[in-house]
Amino acid sequence: MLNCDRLQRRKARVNMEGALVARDQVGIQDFVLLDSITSETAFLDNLKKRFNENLIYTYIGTLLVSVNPYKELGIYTKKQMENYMGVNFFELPPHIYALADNAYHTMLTEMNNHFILISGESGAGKTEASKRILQFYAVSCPSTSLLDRARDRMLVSNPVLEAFGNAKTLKNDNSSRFGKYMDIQFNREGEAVGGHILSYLLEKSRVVYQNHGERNFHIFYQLVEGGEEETLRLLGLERNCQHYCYLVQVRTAKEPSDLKISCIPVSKALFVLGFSEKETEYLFGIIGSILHLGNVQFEADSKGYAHPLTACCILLQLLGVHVQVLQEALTFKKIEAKTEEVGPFSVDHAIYARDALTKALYDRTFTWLVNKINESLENKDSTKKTVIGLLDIYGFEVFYVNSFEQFCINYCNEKLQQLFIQLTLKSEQEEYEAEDIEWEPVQFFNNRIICDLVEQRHSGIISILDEECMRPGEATDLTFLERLEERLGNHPHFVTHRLADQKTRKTMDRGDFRLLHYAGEVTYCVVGFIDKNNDLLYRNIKDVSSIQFLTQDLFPQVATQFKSSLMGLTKILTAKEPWYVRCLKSNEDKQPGRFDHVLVRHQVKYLGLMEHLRVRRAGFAYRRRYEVFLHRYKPLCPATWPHWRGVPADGVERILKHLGYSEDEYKMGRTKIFIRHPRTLFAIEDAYEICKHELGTCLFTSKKEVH
Ligand code: AD9
Ligand code: MG
Repeated sequence: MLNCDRLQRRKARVNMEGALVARDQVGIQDFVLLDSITSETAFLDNLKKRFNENLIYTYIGTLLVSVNPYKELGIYTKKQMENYMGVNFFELPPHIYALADNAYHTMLTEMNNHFILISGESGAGKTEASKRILQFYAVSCPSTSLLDRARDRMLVSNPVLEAFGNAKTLKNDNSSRFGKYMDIQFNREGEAVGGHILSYLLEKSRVVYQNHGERNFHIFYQLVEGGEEETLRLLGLERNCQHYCYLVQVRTAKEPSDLKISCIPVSKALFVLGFSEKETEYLFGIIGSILHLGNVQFEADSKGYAHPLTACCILLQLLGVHVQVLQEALTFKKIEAKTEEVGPFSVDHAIYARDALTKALYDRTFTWLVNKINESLENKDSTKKTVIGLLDIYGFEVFYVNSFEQFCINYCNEKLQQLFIQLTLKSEQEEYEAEDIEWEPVQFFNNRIICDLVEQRHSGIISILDEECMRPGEATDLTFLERLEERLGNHPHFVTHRLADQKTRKTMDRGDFRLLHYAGEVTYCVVGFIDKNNDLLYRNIKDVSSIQFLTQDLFPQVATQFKSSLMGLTKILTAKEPWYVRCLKSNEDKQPGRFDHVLVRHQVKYLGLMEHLRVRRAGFAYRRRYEVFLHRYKPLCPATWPHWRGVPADGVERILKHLGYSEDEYKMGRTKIFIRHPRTLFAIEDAYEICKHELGTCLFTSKKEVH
């Protein structure tokens, strides 16, 4: 049924295809197919030529390169979606929809799990790409009225998570401040029946502090500036961001014109997701209490101990706590750590305790929100499902001052690059070797060395940080830096001020260390590393709220926890078939249509696109075990249909010969058939579908048999 539709659509498209392809005659649509492109300059020229004609997508085989145009191009219409439904990669000009559609059909044909890894630096277009893919599935997958609700929920989960997890930074007006991995679950009929979201390390420090020119999470402005009168009244909030200490930086960060500041869409989305009125109220109540909490100020008594100046009744009400309890929590020391200290706070300590409470409140509210969304997206039906995972995680970041948050974000990007290398460059070459396929090795930079520098047990930066965190009272950010220097001073990718001149010929401050990441150098200011990694929550702060999720157990140290969750993610991904979208930032100023040659060249270099192209060009686009290939395509050749009695490899060769393919189009490995160009495979697949259509589906084996 599905394939029949696909065939119909393809036939219907034949007339207009010519026109579509003709419109995209600029440069080269797929770098692999043209022999003349070998240099980086030619690669960039092609990207630029296409970009200037608003053609932002180009392929390297099945990898999609996307250059952020910073303007609406009208290429995501419903009509466009229809054009790309059931299309093979090279039938139409490159598009994110083509990739989404091919991942979907491959999943259905082979009944296995896939993921789409969207990468690129901050502001390159990852979140936009992931939204386009989700929208495409919402329109293109078959659905029933019952499933419409599951689809709608998946779609509206996006604006909710963006409101709570995205913020304006210097790099991006809508920057993701958390990592997101979303599984979209499909049943055998190809209907999207459910989903599941994993979130990674929210940048919670943003709630209490934002760098110059940046803003807090969108939800705060949506509530204060765009919330309904009644909501504000109930929360005791004024319609003025300047009134709230946690939002005052807004003065330096102009409101991005394209960001919606009403919180009505979020309320509506929460309703679609099945949040009760009470739960929605509760959620906004937390946002309100955070704003009030930020306004709690302290004064010192004659002994230097802190006393709160303001006691806002509504805050106590919102948190459901007695004034005494809150006061004590904010002014009395009771730390959960190895050694416990008790005593009254100084004003600085009280501010620290207040901000720690705020961060914990926001972070745990976010986790609660994700869990609630997951409940709403869950499909309880136990029939077998396959999934397409969408990974949209914060991109590589370099600011003027980089802190613990950038360290974690950039480490995460190292891990994703490592995964890409393992799944493409490395494993590809290893496979040719294992299969005795003749092959000219391609050199590439393996960033394993940087991942190890950060994460290696006992000797990596995270371990050294943890060790320092185990010495409360003695360790400081500077002693941590000293340990790093002692133990990692000789590492080729690690630099401190003492070694700066020799290694990178650039001086640096005493309190900094620099990592030579795969994507470039980043200098980190060590201030706050110990604190942020410890993430201490004063014990009596837990008493502050009747809210259950505040009483959760303490987590292990932040960086270590993040490291384990990234390892978990790598495991999830390696069990699936990969598809890649590499997003490139066209310029630093978010200017529509401007192509900054130097900036794009830098990204092409560090993303390893040239190496990927070389591997792809010299290699084979498709490979399958002989048994699998034979099983699927045996109806195409009289000698193999309905049964082939010989060795599978011989059967496969018979099919290919019968279809008229010459030996330079494929290679026979030890256990697998390797096909050079995707076009060849698509032609075989087309022949299969036509044959299937003509003979009737009953003659064919079911999809589940092909693995
Ligand atoms: V970060 O790592 O979360 O800071 P992203 O996610 O890579 O970053 P995002 O998708 O948010 O970047 O894109 C940044 C902005 O670029 C968007 O808000 C759009 O204004 C713009 N953009 C990105 N992709 C496209 C596109 N395909 N068409 C038009 C785009 N505009
Ligand atoms: Mg993003």
